[in-house]
Amino acid sequence: ENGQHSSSRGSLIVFEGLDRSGKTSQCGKLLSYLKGEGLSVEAWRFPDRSTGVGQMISSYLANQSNLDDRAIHLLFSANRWEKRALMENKLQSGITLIVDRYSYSGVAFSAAKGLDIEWCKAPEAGLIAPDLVIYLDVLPEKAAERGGYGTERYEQLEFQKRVAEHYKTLHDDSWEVIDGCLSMEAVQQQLRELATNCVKTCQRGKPLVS
Ligand code: DGP
Ligand code: NA
Ligand code: NA
Repeated sequence: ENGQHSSSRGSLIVFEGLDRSGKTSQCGKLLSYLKGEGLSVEAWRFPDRSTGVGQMISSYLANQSNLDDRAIHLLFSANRWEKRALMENKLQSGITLIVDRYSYSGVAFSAAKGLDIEWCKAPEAGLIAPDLVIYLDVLPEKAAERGGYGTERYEQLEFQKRVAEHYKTLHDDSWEVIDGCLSMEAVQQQLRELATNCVKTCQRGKPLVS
């Protein structure tokens, strides 16, 4: 701690939601907005398919490989762990990260397969805690209607319904639930306000926690 304001840290802002909930578009818009406000900000996403672990995950999601449910769970978690040090460095150097999916996806998607939820949470302990989690709330049926799902493994209505049920049990104080059925602009307006407040709170010295 050197007491300098210039050392203020960036914020970890996480987006969560079902597939086709609109997260990716909203993340992109929020990134442009915050950059336009002069903020140091980067967009990340998990799974990060660019790493060796990420390529195994990508192949699994494309149904090109099969893996035991617990093995793939641990790979998704490892994919977050392999980026942890870089994440911490970026945040400590004042860069805000907007992250499309994080540990909550890890727990909700694996629990939807029937794995014990506490078992699912365990490997996530020690990752950096988000300052703000934005959950884009869209009914599974509505998400499915949005131009339809792709062909990836989890993009099926019955599975997404179970994911939604598990997400509901994961809400904590860092969560803001946004109605993802509002217009693109109305959602974005709320996100800008939430993100701006979050960034200010972190700049004022809110500690980074794991
Ligand atoms: P996306 O690239 O955001 O479309 O994510 C790919 C799919 O993988 C999507 O259906 C959500 C799912 N997913 C994301 N993170 C995790 C995770 O940590 N564990 C599991 N089991 N699924 C995940
Ligand atoms: Na997807
Ligand atoms: Na992702």
